[in-house]
Amino acid sequence: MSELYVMGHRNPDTDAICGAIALADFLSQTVYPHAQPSRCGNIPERTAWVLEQAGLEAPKLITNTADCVEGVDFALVDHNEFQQSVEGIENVSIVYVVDHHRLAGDVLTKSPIRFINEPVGSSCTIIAREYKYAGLTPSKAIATCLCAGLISDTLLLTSPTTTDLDREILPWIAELAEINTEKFTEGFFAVGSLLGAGTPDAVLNTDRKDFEENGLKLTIAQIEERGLGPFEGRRQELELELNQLCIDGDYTLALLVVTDIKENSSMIIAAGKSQVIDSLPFERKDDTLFYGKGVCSRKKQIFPAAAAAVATMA
Ligand SMILES: [Mn+2]
Repeated sequence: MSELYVMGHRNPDTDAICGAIALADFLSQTVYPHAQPSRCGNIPERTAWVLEQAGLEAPKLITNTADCVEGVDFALVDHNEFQQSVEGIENVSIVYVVDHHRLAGDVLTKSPIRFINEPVGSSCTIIAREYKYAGLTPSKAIATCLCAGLISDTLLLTSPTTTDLDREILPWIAELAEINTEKFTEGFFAVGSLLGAGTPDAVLNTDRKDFEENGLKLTIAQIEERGLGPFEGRRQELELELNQLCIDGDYTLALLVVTDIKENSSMIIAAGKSQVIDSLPFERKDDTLFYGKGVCSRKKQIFPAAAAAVATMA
């Protein structure tokens, strides 16, 4: 039987790492006994904290599918765009997808596959429901992973991406994980403030996603913080690094989104074509700085606005 790796996106976040672990566990108990979790990037500090809580190992690191055996299969979690996936993904067969992002039309297959994409708060929400549908109960460790993905993506059910399904699933998995969701959320976000102590490189690259719109490239980095106290003092060095990234990556627009999880609002630094920056719909503070009140979701609020701004170049 060929190998099957369950893979989250590049610059993985907690939903991508924990979703890969949970989906591999689910698939190994159901249709793919050989399913194994994998990752194509470093484990962020907060995700490492979750794995420690759950008593789980980090998934296997695969940076290029060429390093896998011939005929390997992949399941994608928390993404469906090749530019956000592991290097070489276009050369392997994809047999399963669980995601909650826009469709970019990359995944083409020779046989029918299971492709579950729903506009819910996290990939882990969908995976938890798969256990329910199958009449299976996730272990305490896997339930902890599922909680972490759901809580981190929805900012404990407060993000505008939160749906009734998220609100219905969380109490079930929190009970199985034996966690208090408030305390868990507090513990999770208390770990490793990138705004306080991260290098500019870490701030920009820990959670950054690339997109293409009308053949133009954009990139959106995001960090989540409890309060934005250090922002003013760090803005200049972060903006310098963002400008360099924008030039090196040939982006039409590059954004750094610093989200305050206490307020569910964001400060947004922009680099790129001024015509595009001028079209951003957020409250403008100066030439390159914006404030988004109630703006905290990249997929639902920031990317659509950024894509519309980039479309003004077409
Ligand atoms: Mn997610």
